Amino acid sequence: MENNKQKTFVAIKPDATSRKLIGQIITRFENLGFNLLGLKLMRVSRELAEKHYGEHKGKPFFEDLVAFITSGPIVAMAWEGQNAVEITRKTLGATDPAKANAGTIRGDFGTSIAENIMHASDSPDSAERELNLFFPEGFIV
Ligand code: 3AN
Repeated sequence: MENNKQKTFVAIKPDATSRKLIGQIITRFENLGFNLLGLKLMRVSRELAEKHYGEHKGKPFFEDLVAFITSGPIVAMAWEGQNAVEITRKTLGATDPAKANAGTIRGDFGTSIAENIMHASDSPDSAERELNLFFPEGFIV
């Protein structure tokens, strides 16, 4: 039997928490059959945002990105499942909601590339880095 169990880091961004989309988004992940390992409602500090988005430092949208992710509560989550990294990215859809297919989370709920509902790790290595950043205490406290 195939075994490619992966962990991935997912965040519901401030636009989606303020629009009360948390429940609908979590339902999609539960429907995939993934296991929820960790979940917390939190505010992102500027320091954490700069670490998380380090690869975008210097890009024209970096300041707006940091300002947005620190602007309100996010829901940080750790999910585990077969091929979880790739399947999660597919479930979110393209970064730009205007290009995301209908049926994806960004395609269904998003309108703006800057405020695009969710973040998800783009590789198993990113997932490990981001899970350590957002869950330094581990998953079960
Ligand atoms: P993804 O979130 O799909 O991995 P990245 O890593 O390319 O996309 O970009 C990280 C975040 O930066 C995106 N979620 C989006 O909010 C923001 N972003 C990316 N490209 C742009 C852009 N051209 N203009 C404004 N914001 C952007």
